[in-house]
Amino acid sequence: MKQIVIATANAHKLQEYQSLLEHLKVEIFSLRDFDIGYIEETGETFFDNAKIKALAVRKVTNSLIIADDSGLEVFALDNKPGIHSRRFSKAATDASNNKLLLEKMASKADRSARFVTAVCLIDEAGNINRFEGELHGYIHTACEGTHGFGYDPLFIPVGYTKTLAEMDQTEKNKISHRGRCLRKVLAFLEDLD
Ligand code: ITT
Repeated sequence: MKQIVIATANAHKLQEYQSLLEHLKVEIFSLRDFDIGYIEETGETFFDNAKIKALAVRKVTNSLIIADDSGLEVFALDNKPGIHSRRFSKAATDASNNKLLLEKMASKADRSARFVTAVCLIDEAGNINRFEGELHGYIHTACEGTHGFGYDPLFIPVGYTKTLAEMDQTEKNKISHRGRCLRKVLAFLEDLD
């Protein structure tokens, strides 16, 4: 059975990957299965950071590796928090990040934003492949919903009247930046076999 290492320690994200890759006959591992230590994400773009994570994993395994980096770009905030989405606020929790985002958006008329996911896939032979997905939407005026993670309670996708946190995982996967990016990755993986 093909082995795939998802270069994340984020449990929610791993769960999203597991559901997206469910129909492929693959064995999924994550950073929790390896002793790699802290990987410093020093890149300037989402893809740079995904590649840094993937190459760190490549040092310890020749299995197929999928690393992603995602984040939220808010246009009225000069595309912040961007690659710093996880550590936007000092406490760096989902709740404190969302609180800070609401504060920064209080005076902004333009509430448009997008989620971005970039994936770096390194195959067993060491070839590096790049994939991207995005989801456009708006920053809501208060947190709504309990599903998902991160900024989901504040993000209303274009064409919707509810936040990502008010959608279950299946509904979110259909439209999300990660779902879109992963479907491109899936098509690539299916072509490999
Ligand atoms: P790993 O680096 O271990 O994969 P992470 O939490 O840092 O986990 P990302 O770098 O991909 O994950 O994402 C950075 C932050 O962007 C994440 O902590 C969230 O705050 C936000 N984010 C990313 N994808 C999101 C999503 O689907 N919904 C809500 N927020 C998201």
